[in-house]
Amino acid sequence: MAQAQAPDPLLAAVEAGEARAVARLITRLESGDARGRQMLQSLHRRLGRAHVVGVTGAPGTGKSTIVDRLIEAYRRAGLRVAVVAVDPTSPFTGGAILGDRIRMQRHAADKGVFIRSMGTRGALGGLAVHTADAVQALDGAGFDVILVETVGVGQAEVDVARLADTVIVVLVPNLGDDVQAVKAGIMEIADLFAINKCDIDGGDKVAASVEANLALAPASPNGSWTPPILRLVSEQGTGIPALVEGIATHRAWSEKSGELARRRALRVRENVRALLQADVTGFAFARDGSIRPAFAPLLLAASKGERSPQDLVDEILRAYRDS
Ligand SMILES: Nc1nc2c(ncn2[C@@H]2O[C@H](COP(=O)(O)OP(=O)(O)OP(=O)(O)O)[C@@H](O)[C@H]2O)c(=O)[nH]1
Ligand SMILES: [Mg+2]
Repeated sequence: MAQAQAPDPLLAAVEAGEARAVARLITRLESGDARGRQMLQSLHRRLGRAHVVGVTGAPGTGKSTIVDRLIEAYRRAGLRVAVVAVDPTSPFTGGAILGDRIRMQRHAADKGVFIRSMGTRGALGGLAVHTADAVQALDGAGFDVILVETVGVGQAEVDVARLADTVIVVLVPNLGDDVQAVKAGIMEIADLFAINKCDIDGGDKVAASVEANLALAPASPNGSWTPPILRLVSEQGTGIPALVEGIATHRAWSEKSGELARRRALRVRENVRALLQADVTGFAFARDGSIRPAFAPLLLAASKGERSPQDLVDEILRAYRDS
């Protein structure tokens, strides 16, 4: 059992939803500071209240513009909104703002809005782990809606989308539907399709091809949800009320059908897996990837072929159990 410790003043500030405190907690989590992990543990009874909404799509499809409009709509409804904008191609930022990729900075002065961008190239641990941590911190801080923007082009981004209770896939005319969605495997994760930039010709064509793809797709395990296809001109705010309504309808359905509980259970499972991995790996390896000095002689023996890698793992696990 851990010794009783003095309460961390930062924890109270996070619970009160103070933006600077939440930002510090996320930084601690990103940097692998053990106090961040402890704090999430203290927050865990508060988790699960926020509605986590993923907004994913190819680069430049207008995700940030949509997020900006959603912030506006939710704020008008009196909700507190947090945004995590994930850019897997940017270097690890430790919380710095990724310049003009973030369109929603006009809300930065609003205390009911929290915006964090995460560039994760070069960060230790998976993209999804860092994002999941940030989402938990924001949930613990009492935000009602957490919007997660990701550039949906690969598996890592699909994993991030799985963190969401509701996933919006953003498509635009004239980008090639196969490039946008089908190849990237994001058709399957969409709860709603937002066809943005419908001020440009070609929206109907995209909608038709999404519909054709949906008709081909095998029935979802839950069966009863058909992703709506919504048309937007996010720059002008057109279609945003319908999107907000679609998100709420999906939320209500997923609560009733058990889909929300199913996704959250999956998330907890993946979280446990990631923590376990980080815990055991962190016992054996330093953050720079080098093995801990205690195991260096064994590694040397294994690299000479005198011991097997499995021997080494067994030794490490023995030491871990005794630690
Ligand atoms: N024509 C048109 N352009 C739009 C619309 N919405 C956004 N844009 C423009 O599309 C460009 C990209 O918008 P962003 O919101 O930054 O797109 P994003 O998907 O967040 O981009 P990344 O984060 O870089 O992948 C900007 O120049 C926007 O002004 C729209 O409804 N119609
Ligand atoms: Mg963006």
